[in-house]
Amino acid sequence: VTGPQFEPTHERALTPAVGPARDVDGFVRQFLRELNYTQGVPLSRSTLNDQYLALARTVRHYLMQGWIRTGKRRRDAGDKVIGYLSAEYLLGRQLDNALLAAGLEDIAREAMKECGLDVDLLRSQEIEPGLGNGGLGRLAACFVDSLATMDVSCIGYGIRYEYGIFKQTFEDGRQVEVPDSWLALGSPWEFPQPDRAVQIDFGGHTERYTGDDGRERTRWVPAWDVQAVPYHLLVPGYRNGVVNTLRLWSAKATNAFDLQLFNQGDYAEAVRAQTFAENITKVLYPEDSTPQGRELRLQQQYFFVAASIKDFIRHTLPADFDLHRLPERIAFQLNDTHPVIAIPELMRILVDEHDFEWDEAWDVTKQCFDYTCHTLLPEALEVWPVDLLGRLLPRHLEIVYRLNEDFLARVREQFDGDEVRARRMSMVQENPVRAIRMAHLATVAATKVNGVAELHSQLLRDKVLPDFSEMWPDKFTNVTNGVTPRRFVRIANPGMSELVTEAIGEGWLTDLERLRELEPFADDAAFRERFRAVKAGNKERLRQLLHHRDGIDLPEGHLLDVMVKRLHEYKRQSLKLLHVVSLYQRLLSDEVDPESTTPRTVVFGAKAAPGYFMAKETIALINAVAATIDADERVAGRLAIAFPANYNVTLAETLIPAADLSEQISLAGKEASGTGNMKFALNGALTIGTDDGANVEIRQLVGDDNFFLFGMTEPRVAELQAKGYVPGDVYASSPRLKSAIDFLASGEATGGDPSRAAAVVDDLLSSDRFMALADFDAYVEAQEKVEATYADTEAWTRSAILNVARSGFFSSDRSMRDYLDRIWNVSARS
Ligand code: CBF
Repeated sequence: VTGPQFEPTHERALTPAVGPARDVDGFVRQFLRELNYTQGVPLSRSTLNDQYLALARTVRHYLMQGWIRTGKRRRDAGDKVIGYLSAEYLLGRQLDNALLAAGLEDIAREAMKECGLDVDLLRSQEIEPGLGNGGLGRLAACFVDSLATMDVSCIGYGIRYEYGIFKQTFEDGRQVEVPDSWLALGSPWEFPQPDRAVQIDFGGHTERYTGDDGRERTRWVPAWDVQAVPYHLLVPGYRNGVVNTLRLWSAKATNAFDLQLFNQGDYAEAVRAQTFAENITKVLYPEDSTPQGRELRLQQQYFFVAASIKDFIRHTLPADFDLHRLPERIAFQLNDTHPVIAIPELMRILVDEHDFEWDEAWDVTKQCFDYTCHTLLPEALEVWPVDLLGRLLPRHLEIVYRLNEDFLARVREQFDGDEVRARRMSMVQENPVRAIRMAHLATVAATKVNGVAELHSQLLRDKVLPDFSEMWPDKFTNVTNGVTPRRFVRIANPGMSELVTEAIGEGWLTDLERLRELEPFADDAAFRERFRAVKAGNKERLRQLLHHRDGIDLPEGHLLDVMVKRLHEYKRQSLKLLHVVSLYQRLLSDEVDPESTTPRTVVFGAKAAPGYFMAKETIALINAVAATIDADERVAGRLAIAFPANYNVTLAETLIPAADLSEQISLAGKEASGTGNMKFALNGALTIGTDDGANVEIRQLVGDDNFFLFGMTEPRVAELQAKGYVPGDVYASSPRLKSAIDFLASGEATGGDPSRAAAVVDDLLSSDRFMALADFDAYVEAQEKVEATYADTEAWTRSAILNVARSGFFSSDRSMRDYLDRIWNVSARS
């Protein structure tokens, strides 16, 4: 069934139903209706989950009119749509954001009170949809929030994983992964649309045939297929009545099961095909260190982009739309290489299904795609072995080969037959296995290619894709990342938001540069005092949360030093750990009076990829050191480490506003941007950081005096690498470093058990791929500066306020404006 057949003609069909009245009474009525008629329970017998679901559905009612109106308005106007193609959306809790966007916070609070319920308790029932791994997925969620707030037509396309990012628990300090069953208790935010399912094909072979017009053609004869069922989630703009759509795809077997086999009693075999097909969207990024895992991941990627393109052409465009004009109606943004298979898919649709000439199809395809690269790590640039791609998507492989042939012919022509260059630039890598370089394919096809921070974009041009930037200098641009201030300031930090509004008035939440107006308040002692009171309140809120959530009792009155992010060697949690060990040693030594040191609590939050050995060893080591310090009376009240398990968006919202110090200590040239760094600065934490990713821009904006810079620059790192980096030499030449490592290796920091530290210490001393040792001394010195500044409470608060005032640039609204201007050529309505 195709979309246009659904087009309503009757007058009644054109007007959305009237939503519930926007007052406490209207809210209560709707809530009770939801509870009684949808949940099927009276209030008196309802569980907290019933109440949460009814509350969420009530709020959803208020958004529906906006959603229907927005859709109609956009269809009538024939707006160009931004099709954000992302394998991840790390959404965070939906209820808080929906209440804020709809301006219903007070009404909902009152209404729940009238029902004898506590809205905060109900809000805390929500299990966040963790459909992303970290920065990239959270960025996608921020971007769709901004586009709705700016009233830009956007459909976020992605995957409805049945299990999101795993839930992290610790057993004896070691990470243990538990499935994240976020759907188990019901999911009130999504609308399943099984009647809009589309078929996605896989496998088989291709064959040539002669068309009716006598032209030679190719067709794909697939071997199996699966249904892609869309689930719509609402993306409300901030108080503007706009509601955009997130369309997440779920895999459903075309044939539920084999009834014959079932009747013969072979139950396992009867559902084998179904299980196989539905595994596609079972879990976020399955382990990809096994061949099976990799294949599933490629299936996921093709599954969601093929469904999205098909759905857009069939259901969003008018039935008679001329696909030659496709670029007028869609700009597909490729969020990293994960959706890049969309390029040959569109070519296939145009050439094989719509009879386009090859060149004509290529011309249209190129105009429809832009590509954002989010990494600098070579291993994160995906390549797909041709045997796998050929087996799963034979026609797509042929298309890529032909695109590559045409492209290399151009390279040879433009660069005087330079064969070495052609091989470097080829979409096909020959060694160690023949494979398709998805970043090359994306770069060749895309109209624009962007990095995600100034430094990253420069390194992308100069080091990752230099041949391409030489060939097409204008193709490359930068858009520095941003974060949504609605979630990460207003929801996360209500105290500070109120203070800011009192100082500079309303309006800053959608025009974040206005935070600049706070600058003069940095010199106002009374304001500083109130700012400190807000921070103290946020710390107390965190203490309560960690106490109840993790059984962790944070000491009071400490400098709160926070490092939260995925665990990866390049991010250098091990450098932070060495610093902690060094602080511990200092407190145990006779050299300093413990009372003269700054009391400090270091908070870690990090998940490691399940198959990443060294990351998991680092987690275990941090936990072992934390336990040792915790048990050591001698340092009580001066140093503590907390490592709450399962760091996620919800925890971030309480943790970040409480922080004094933000740790952004990756090796220069490795972190593409970082977005946690922006969230901390916006919430008044000072950064200690390297010249990496968006740290560079944060420092430029907040000023050197309000940022603790340390470590090698990227060119220095490159130089050292070229010269040959020997970590053992650094160890031998730095007494403080040697002492910290020896202490760790001896087991003194791990409850007397040296084996706990062995893997990490061995790795640091033998390879130290990310040069933690080389930056150690500079890091410790910068931390000494931190302590000296923190001792001057007024100076510290002043810097904290200036961090807030000067970080307005890092709103994702600004990022979106940059995409609109520099990449999509679309203008926002607001
Ligand atoms: O651009 C968003 C983020 O993406 C990553 O998380 C990624 O997955 N590639 C990068 O590591 C971050 O630097 C970046 O901020």
